[in-house]
Amino acid sequence: MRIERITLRQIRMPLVHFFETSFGRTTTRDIILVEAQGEGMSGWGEVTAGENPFYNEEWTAAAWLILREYVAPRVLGRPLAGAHEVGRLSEHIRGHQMARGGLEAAAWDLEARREGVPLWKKIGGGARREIPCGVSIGIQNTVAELLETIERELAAGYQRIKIKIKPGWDIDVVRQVRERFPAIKLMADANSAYTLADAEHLRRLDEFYLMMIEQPLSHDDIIDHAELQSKLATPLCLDECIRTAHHVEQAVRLRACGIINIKLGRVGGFGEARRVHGAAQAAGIPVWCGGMLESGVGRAHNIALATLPDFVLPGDVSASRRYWERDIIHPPVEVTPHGTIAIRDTPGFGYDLDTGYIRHLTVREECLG
Ligand code: OSB
Ligand code: MG
Repeated sequence: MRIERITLRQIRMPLVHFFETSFGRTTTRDIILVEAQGEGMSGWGEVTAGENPFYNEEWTAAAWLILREYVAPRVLGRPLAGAHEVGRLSEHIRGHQMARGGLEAAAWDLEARREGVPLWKKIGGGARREIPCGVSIGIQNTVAELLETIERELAAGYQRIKIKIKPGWDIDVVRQVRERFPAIKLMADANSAYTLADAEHLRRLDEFYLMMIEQPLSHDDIIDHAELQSKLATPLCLDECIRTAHHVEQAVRLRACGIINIKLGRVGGFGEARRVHGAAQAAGIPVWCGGMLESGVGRAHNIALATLPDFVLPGDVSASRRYWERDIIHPPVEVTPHGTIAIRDTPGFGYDLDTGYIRHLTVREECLG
């Protein structure tokens, strides 16, 4: 296989509803789509970086530069034994996993389409025909709005509810959600809004029997999470901290968490995602697939990823309509009344691209190679 041309497109898509985390509010996404062409076919990937370097150090504008200046030149025109080689070609770059992962995922999609097989099969997935789905609900203006949103998502069938927390929007909010919904699968994600000094405060969450608390402490601190975990009954789940399989091994050694959220972009693509998955599975740690407010392209990749065997918990991958008035893939991602996404057997990531609509949304485009 050879990638002869790479097209970067930045598309701008307004969210149906703002999404607020402890690090800020997002109303419009600026997403880089990566089209990798070879032998007359195209594969597509999505860079999952945010618009600002607040979730991690990556952001859309920087990802564009890294892809153009460092990643694409290493991959273009080079004979490849397969998509599995693409990730290795940019491993010398420190960080920037999301930028690198966008091209890596496009290469996997291209290879799957060339062979006429679904992407989930290509990456060694297929452990389930339906992906269990949860929703991630951002910080709202009022608790009443949050309760109303939860009610609606449960009615739609979603299997678990994740709410975002931060200092000032935590214990009291979780208490009210629990009082209203005593039996649901519930969890909270802090996106690094606390420090170890808040351990006693966070311990108050134990009484609400949450499935897990996601990334309460610093984005890069596994050691502090281990200390916090020793003080809590509720399992911790690491998101931001886990970028490599080695991080999983370190977290396991330190007993820093009971659960891991795997995000395709955060770990740099399918190659490392599979290694992260393998390390978690070997340690008996269940995983689930996180989300980054993806367009249909990233969403479709997430669905394929979540068919690997250890993805036993409901993830943050949900229906297109929760994010977009109109998605860039066809059909849009839909969720069954029992809160699952059915996987598709179409070659590649399994959905058609709405190229006309992508053109309409494009604010920047560059052809490489
Ligand atoms: O921490 O999981 C996170 C969105 C943006 C940045 C970080 C996170 C999230 C989500 C949303 O929780 C998941 C989704 O619905 O795509
Ligand atoms: Mg998270």
